[in-house]
Amino acid sequence: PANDTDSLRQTLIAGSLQVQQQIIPQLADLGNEGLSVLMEFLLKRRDNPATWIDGKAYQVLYNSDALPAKEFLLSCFPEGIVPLKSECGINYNPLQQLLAAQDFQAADRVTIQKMCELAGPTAVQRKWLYFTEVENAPAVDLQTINYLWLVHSEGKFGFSVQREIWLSLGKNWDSFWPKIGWKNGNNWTRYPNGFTWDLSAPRGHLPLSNQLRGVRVFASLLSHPAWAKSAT
Ligand code: UYC
Repeated sequence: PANDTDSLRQTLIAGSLQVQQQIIPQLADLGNEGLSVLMEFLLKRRDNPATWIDGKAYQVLYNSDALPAKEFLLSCFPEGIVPLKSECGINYNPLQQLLAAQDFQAADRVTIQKMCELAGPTAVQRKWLYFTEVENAPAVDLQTINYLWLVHSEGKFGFSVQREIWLSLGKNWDSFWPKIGWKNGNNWTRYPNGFTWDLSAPRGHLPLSNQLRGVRVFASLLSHPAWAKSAT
């Protein structure tokens, strides 16, 4: 019904974040008419940095079977809504696709893989990182990975979210682990099935960073100059 679509359209354009968040799934339920409102919304906002609201709208189109949505994304946002900047030629499109599909578990694996690629071929073979490799990782690439997580998680997941929580707890790891759902009492959360692979997880729950070899790598990541300015 055109009337519904039109009033939702107005509300989407003018509403608060919270209202927009509620409107987007309603538009998704309205078929092609609703989808075209979401397309218009994304186009109008494309000159500004993407926020997680853009992420929501994009994800509806990305996960839709409708042909107009597919054609729109192919011509206007072939690589998603986050610029996939890399200083060392790494392709972040696989990560963007998994996050757009809200497959957080696979996205987490790819994130670990990409972090190793950043460090170079020996780290790719080793499948884990030394803290010195994290210290030397280019800020641009870390920001791209982080921005992808933020935009596709309602701002809930990402290294900068973890850093913000960690700093707010005075860098106290014992308070930090339970806060992000990685430890419950004396028990580490079990990989992979103990973790929560959707948006019902606590803030900062993802992406994971294996603590088997100690906290040093994660500390370097959360202290990286990439986050010094408000890169959130
Ligand atoms: N795992 O427990 N983890 C693995 C986490 C720990 C362990 C991978 C996170 C505690 C073993 C990821 C937590 C621990 C393996 C994570 C966690 C432990 C493994 C896959 C909560 C035992 C497989 C990627 C802090 C008490 C063998 C990877 C191995 C894998 C993540 C055990 C992403 C956040 C201290 C035995 N765990 N990990 O790195 O050698 O292999 O990795 O952190």
